[in-house]
Amino acid sequence: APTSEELKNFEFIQVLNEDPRTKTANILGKLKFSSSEVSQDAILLLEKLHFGSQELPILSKERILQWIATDKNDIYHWYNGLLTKNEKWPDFKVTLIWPATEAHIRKYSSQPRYLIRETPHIYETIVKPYIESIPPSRIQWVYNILAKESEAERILLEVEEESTGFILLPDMKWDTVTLESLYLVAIVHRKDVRCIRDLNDTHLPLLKNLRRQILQFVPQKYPGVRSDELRLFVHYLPSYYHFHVHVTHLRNDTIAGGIAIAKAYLLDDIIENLERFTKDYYKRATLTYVLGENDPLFSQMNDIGARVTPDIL
Ligand code: M7G
Repeated sequence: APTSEELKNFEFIQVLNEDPRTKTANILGKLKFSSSEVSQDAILLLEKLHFGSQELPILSKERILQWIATDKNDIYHWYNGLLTKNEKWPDFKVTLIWPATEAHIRKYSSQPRYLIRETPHIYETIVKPYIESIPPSRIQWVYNILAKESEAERILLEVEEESTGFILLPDMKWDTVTLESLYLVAIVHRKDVRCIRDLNDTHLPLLKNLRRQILQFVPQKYPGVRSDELRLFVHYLPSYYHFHVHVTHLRNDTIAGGIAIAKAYLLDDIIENLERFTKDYYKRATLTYVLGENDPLFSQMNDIGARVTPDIL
């Protein structure tokens, strides 16, 4: 990974997106590492971190370096504050994407969003060919995890089984400390399920195994977290077409957590739909989701009139 010194060479180009509610910002720039010849596009995903529970009791004694009084009214007094430097309690978390592709820049840029109704026909004729055209390199990070070539020391649980096995590890969005924002991802070993549309009743053992193992394991690993505080869900459309399940704490319910409806499909509902209703549920369902204007699928969806209007349905 690039060193602190190398990161200082990050040359700002523009802000792609920022959100005061989640205290996050996505910044585009150029970065050149010692090993690289030319500077390439780089994205910094920045997030200001939460005050840790150990830090709160000692806030005024140890953590706050300076109080800056800004105003007062009656019994109300306002300050801004500066924190001490302390490696135990970092101020912010960053994901660096380098070199960043056009697809990354589009994904992390603020953009108008639209609701889409994807019928099975639209899936077969537009979405499936698109998924098949995505270069496998896009999910190299997934294969690195499965082959234990990356993030091996972060693996929390592995079930080594061909058809129902998976690896559970912290999602890159999690600071790995704050339990209320717990965010894990379970990546299945098998490579033949790209997304929810590929699921049928033959995948029930896989889905149920994921559910049971995760709900058993996580409360043991993180005492204080209950199984009924965990949200297990799948994204549609996902960004990465290799089947994986998102595991988040109930209190991690910000928009940045990706739990919004028309994006997140509960694992329990998926299991029930396949088991109780019909084994080809996800072949036959029309799925509603949010699509950003920058998404490679957007213009085709727009052209065929897949955007939600009062009269489709
Ligand atoms: P998704 O639904 O395909 O895409 O989920 P999304 O990013 O639109 O939600 C992929 C999940 O994997 C997301 O929650 C990402 O934060 C997470 N993720 C992505 N990458 C590239 C990595 C990675 O390299 N390591 C880990 N641990 N998680 C990642």
